[in-house]
Amino acid sequence: PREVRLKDYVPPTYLVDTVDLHFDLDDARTLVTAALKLRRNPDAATTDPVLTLFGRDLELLSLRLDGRELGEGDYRILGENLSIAGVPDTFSLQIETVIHPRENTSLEGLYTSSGNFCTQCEPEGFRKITWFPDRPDVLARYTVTLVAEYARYPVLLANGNLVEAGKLPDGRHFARWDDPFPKPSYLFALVAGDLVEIADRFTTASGREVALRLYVEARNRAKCEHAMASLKKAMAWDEQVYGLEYDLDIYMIVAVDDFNMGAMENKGLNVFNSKYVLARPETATDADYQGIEGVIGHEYFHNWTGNRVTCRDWFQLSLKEGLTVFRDQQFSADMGSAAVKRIEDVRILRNSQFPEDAGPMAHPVRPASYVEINNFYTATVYNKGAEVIRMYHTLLGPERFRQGLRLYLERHDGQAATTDDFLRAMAEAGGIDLTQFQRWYEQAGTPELQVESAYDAATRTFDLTVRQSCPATPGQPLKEPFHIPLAAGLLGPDGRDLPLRLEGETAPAVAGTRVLELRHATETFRFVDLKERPVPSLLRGFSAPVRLRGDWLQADLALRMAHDSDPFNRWEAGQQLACDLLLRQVTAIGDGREEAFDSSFVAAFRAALNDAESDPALLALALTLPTETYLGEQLEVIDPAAIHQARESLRRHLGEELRDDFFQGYRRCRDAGPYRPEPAAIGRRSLKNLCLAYLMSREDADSLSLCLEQFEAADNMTDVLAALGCLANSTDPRREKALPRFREQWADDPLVLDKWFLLQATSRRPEALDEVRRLMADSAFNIRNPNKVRALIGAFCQGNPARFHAADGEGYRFCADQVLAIDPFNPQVAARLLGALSRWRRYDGARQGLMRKELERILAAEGLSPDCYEIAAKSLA
Ligand code: BAL
Ligand code: ZN
Repeated sequence: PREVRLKDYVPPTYLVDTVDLHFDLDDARTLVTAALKLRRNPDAATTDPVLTLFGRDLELLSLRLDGRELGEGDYRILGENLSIAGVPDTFSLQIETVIHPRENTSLEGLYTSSGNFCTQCEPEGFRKITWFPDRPDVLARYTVTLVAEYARYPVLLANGNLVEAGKLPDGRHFARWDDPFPKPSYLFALVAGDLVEIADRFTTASGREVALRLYVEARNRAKCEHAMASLKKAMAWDEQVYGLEYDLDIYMIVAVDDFNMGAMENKGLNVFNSKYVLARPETATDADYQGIEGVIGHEYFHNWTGNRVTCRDWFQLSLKEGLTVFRDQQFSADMGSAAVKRIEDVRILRNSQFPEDAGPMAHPVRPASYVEINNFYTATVYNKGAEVIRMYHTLLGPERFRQGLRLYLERHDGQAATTDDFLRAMAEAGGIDLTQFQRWYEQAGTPELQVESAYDAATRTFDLTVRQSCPATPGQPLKEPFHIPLAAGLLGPDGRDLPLRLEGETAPAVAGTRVLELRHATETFRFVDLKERPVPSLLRGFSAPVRLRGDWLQADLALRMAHDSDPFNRWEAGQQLACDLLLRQVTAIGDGREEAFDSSFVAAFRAALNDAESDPALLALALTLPTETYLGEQLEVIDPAAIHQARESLRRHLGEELRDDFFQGYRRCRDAGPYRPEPAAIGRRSLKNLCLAYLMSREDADSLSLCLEQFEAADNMTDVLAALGCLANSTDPRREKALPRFREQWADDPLVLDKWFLLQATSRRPEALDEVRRLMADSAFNIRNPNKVRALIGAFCQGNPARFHAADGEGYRFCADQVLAIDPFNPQVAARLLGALSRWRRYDGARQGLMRKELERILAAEGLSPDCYEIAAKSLA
């Protein structure tokens, strides 16, 4: 497979002004007729009159240029490229192709899900529909006519506004859609099927009426309320915060069960994984409710950041994804608790992006090359990309950031832009020099800040010296310093923020947080007028995606855990204490012993838990121990077994020592009324279920009966699943009754069954892999459905480190077997799964050998997809 490089970018030689598509829909054989109007690009890099189109798995019936049918000698097909030489400056092209949606198992292009037609064209799926200059910098106006059998496909949808519909002979009907906004082919969508419509409306700030439509299978009709409410909130939020209104007359969301991603922002016609649409209290958890709100928001916000202004090429993917993730994070923060949201987002970053950045697939936020672009829908492009946007926001402040965003959108509306364009708009609006900031897009790896501090009582000054460095990543041995916003505060002995003044400043000191800007490898900041040694609170709100190291005193961490005015850093201090304790235990276990846990840690946990004033949601986060993945990241050589043992042992210890406190906490957070997926109630449930999980770490009779009672009596999936999760980890015989009962109760709800698969795949029980193998034979499991693969196979390989990394290598073999089984029909899903093996160098020699063997087996497989080839080859390089 060939590598595509950013530096080879050349503008398209021909542009497409309009596309008129006609689909004669048949699930076995769909006839696609595309009529294109093209013209030479005035900015083309070459004067050669050669048009290049891309296509994959297409049966070409005919090709006409300005009405003349082209013969085989008039064009050349080489792999995915079709080129026609000697084309005029402006011309029309008519292309007839046949495609086979029912056989399309990769879920890219036009395919069927539950018998309905849908599409997924980002990034390069449109070429599986027709020959086309399928690249994001070719923007065209589309009209689409769909023809299908009425009885099977009563609903016919495409992007834009409906202009005509009607009956045809032979039980067929048609609909014609027109999208007035020029768009790249990756935003094209169509849906045809037997779906019910949920209708609502939204009046924009300027008074325009927008029709809102959700389309779902009839069985899901009653599960749409939350998605619709979330959409309306998102529309109002983008108006309020950024002054951005929706631009078409209709906004449609379709839920499908078979989808590679979470959702897709096709212009005016989003296609969603049903997981991010459907919810009822009995079937969806609090996390599902929040996930739906966030993803609905995300796809809606793309309408401006992605669709109105799109990406010039796929190296710029973070231009739309990093920005839109940042916007959805802000939205969710505003809808609930900003502190909780921030902590959750940082946890995601540290548990998935930091490892990626430290492994063989590390790449900059704007990658410089790729083999398969589908492999670059990564935590780096999305989540680190969002952190990069957040840093602009921190450096500019909310108001100038808003102005910068508006400038970027005004300047590039209707265009395909680059991250450079975005940076330029932000620098102009902010009136700041962001030249060095550019490195965040170019350099991979997680920067490290090493902090030293010194207090001088004689001069009453406090020096903070910060050294930054960034580890080598593939192809980038050396790094230049980053421009890093470091939000900082200083705490007095009572834990309150001290007034801050840097040496040389004349403005009066103000207590609180201020943003220090790092630009050099080493910098010292001298704070003055300090009567005694302050406790520094750095990287408040996690102001940059970096690792922070310092010689913090345990007492300082305890003070910050109790008092830091920054809720993120309060949480962070507790996590550091837990992390230090656990890492000491991991070392001890490695030496063949176990240490007694420090009683002051237990005391700090008890004090936090019993603080009735605390926000329960924040408390639940504070009392959650760092994940095994995060702990592994802190070690030179990851020892999954010792990490698991240490963490479990601390959990049990806390469960034992704080038994009464957890019972009390549980009772305190119990809600009497009906289930409501609102922030306060969600917070109470999360604390209650955390208490339950600690209690169940002991599995005494009282805890078990509490757990079983909750499982039996709860009126909502959050509580039922929390209890069932504890049981799934348990050895109590009642587990064997509860799991099948749940399975039977929800036999007709695939999303609920995904949860059931996931609980067992991530179970702490030693026999988890055997269970996963057994569950693959369950009639509800379907290896062709990405949600099922993720819930069972993916969850085991990526969410159960202790069992996946079993010393006998069975987990690795299982993973490789599944990758090889899935790759022939869905390379994207296979490549994701393969990621579980890519960081083999981080483990001990024996595990390294076992993982490498599986990677080599995959790489040697005949007919391996470029997707899996790229991951396996780069992992082994
Ligand atoms: N554009 C792919 C799905 C998403 O990030 O919204
Ligand atoms: Zn997105």
